[in-house]
Amino acid sequence: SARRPVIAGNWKLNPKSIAEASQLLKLLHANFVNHRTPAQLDVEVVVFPPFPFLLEALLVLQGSGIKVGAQNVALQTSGAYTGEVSAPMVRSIGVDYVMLGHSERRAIFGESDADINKKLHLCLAEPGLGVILCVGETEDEYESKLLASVCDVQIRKGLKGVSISDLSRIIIAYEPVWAIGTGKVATPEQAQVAHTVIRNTLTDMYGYQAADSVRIQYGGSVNPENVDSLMSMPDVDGALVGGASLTADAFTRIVDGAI
Ligand code: G2H
Repeated sequence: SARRPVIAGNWKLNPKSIAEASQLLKLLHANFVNHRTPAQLDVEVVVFPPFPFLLEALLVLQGSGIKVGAQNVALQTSGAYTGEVSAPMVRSIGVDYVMLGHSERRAIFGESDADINKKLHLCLAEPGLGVILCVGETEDEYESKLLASVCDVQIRKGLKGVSISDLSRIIIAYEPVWAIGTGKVATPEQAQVAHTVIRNTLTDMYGYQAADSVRIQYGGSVNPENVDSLMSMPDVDGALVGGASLTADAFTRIVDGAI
């Protein structure tokens, strides 16, 4: 397809210090600058460090072609909301993407589809800001054959009110909760089935042409060994990588494997 592959690194609550973050960023920069840039590879590459490391990431990754994203934003844009970080704030420092709806946000921090949808609209209000919207079923839901209905509902509620023109700013990440950080990766065929479900929902909402251009990433225990077979599936357009994005060489090999 004409969809440009997109590989994203979700650092989660890692690493522990700016020193370690800076080291990882410098190694990534070296790998991409001295090797081949993502533009040459025709793969879009984004890393999502914790908030305190975003500026450092933007500085160190200059010239590497690697973009920088934020893992979350507040439900508000400004005001008396102690401890929060807003979409306009992250956009103002040059962040290109925000990740929303990760299963850890949903399960541990109680984010609802309505919350995620509200945050998504706040991101879309910032010109140039893109969003990775994560969806996926739990192990119980998978075993109860609820994959299709869970993903369908999360997509419909998450994208509520999003116009067809803004759809091009959104990447979907399918992350089966049972495959996250467990080493239990979905088979390429399982990923393809889920991605087809998601694209069918998008087709129902936006029509074939718009849905066909949306990139759908797979996430959950992606590593340099399994990325190639996952990416060989027609509807797998990239990967959202957790654990393996914390090692520069592993992440670089995943990008190489996505070509
Ligand atoms: C799923 C994924 C990245 P990991 O959460 O979002 O993490 O690759 O460690 O399973």
